[in-house]
Amino acid sequence: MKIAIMGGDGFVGWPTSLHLSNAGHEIHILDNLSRRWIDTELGVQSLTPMDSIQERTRIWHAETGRKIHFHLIDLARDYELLKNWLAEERPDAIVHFAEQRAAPYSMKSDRHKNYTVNNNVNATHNLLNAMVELSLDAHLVHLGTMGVYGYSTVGAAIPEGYLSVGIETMDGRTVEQDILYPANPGSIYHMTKCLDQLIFQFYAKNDALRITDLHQGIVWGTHTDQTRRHAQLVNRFDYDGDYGTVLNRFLIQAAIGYPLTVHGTGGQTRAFIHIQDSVRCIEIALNNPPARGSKVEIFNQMTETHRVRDLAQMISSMTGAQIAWLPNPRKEAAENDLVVHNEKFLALGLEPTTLKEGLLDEVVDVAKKFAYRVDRSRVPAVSAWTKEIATSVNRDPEGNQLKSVS
Ligand code: USQ
Repeated sequence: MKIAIMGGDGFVGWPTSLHLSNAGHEIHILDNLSRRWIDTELGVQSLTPMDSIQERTRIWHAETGRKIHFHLIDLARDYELLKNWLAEERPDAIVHFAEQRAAPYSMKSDRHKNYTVNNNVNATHNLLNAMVELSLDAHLVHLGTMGVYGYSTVGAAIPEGYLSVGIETMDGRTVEQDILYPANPGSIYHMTKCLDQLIFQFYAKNDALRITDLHQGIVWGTHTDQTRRHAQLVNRFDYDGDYGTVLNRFLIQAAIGYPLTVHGTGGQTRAFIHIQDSVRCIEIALNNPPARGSKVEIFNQMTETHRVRDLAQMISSMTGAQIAWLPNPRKEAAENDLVVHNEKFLALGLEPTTLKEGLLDEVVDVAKKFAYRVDRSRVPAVSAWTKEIATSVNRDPEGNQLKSVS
C-alpha cells in the first residue's frame, strides 16, 4: 500500500513509519515538525539524541534499501498544499497522528488551549474535507485516546466505542440504538479527540469515508524492532512535566535518582500499551478497513490497566527510588477503577507485551545511558488545570520553588 503518515516524525509516528516501511509499504511522512518547535519553546529536548527527519530517513535507506519520503506540510494551516499532495499521490491509506498530544501542554495557558484546539480540530477537518473533495477512497486510521471515555467505569467495562442503549419512545416502546460512548474529556487535549469523534461520525455517514478510530492508552517503552537497528533511528523519549507520560517518567526518575512524582494519592487507574504493540495495532487496523458506508470502526488500543501508585511502588522496589507524594496539578478523580474491553485487537492476532521487569530494565538502561542529557528542572509537572490548583503546586519534590515556563 501507499500510506501517508500524518505526524510521522513524532513518538508513535516515527516507529510506525519504520514498521510499515519494513513490512513493504510505500511510506510518505507529512509533518510540520511542530514537536521539535515545542521542544524549543519549552526549553527541553528528547532524552535520546534525535537527528533531523531527513537524516533519519537517509539512515533508514542506507540500512534497509527502503525509502521513506518526507513532506513538510502543516495539515491545520496548509489546506491547499495538503489537497494538492493528496491529489497527486492518492494514497491507499492515511494514518493520522498530526495532533498536539499532551494534556499538560494543552492546559498551560489560554494560548496553549487555543493552539491545541485550532491545530487538532483543523488538522482533522482539513484532511477529511480534502478527501471528500478529491473523491479519495483512502482508509483513514486515526490515533484517538482512551481519555475520550473519562476513566470511570460505573461498574461496567468500557466498550469499544459504542454503547448499546434502550431509548423509550413516546408510545411506550423501547428502541435499541448504538451510540458513541458518552464523551467525558479531562483536558483540552482530550476534548479535541472527543470533537474528532463527531467529525468522523459525520463524514462516515455523509460521505461514506472509511474511518478507523483507535482509542489508545498511555504508551510506555521506547524501542521497537526497527528503532533498534541503528543508533540514529532511535525514537524520541520525553521525560519533562508536559510531554513525559507517567510510566516512562517514573523509569527515568529512578535512573537519575529523582523522587518518583506521584500526583495525589496515585489512585488514578489508567490503560497502558507498549510502543511495539502500538505499531502492530496500527498495522492490524490498516489490514482490516471498514466497508464503505459503514459506521466508524473503533478499537480500544490498550493491553493492561494499572494504578499510578502501584507502578511507583513497583519501580521503587525494583530500583530503590524514593516516592514523592505531590499535590495533583490536574483536576481528576483521586481514585478510580478501570475495566476496558479490548477483544477486537486480540481477536485479530495482537499478542500483548505486558509489563515485565526485563522490559522495564530496557527503559532504565536507555535512561541511564542518556542521563547526562536530563535537565532536572524540567522534570516537575507545572501545568495546573485551574488557577486555584496552580497556587497549591509550587514546590518540586526536591523542595525548589517552581516557575511555570509558559
Ligand atoms: N501522573 C503522575 N505523575 C506524573 C505524571 C502523571 O501521577 O509524573 C498521573 C496523572 O496525574 C494522570 C496519569 O498519571 O492521572 C496519566 O498521566 P500521563 O501524563 O501519563 O497521561 P495523559 O496525560 O493521560 O496522556 C497520555 C498521552 C496522550 C494519550 C493518553 C492516553 O500524552 O496523548 O492520549 O496518555 S489516556 O491516558 O488513556 O487518556
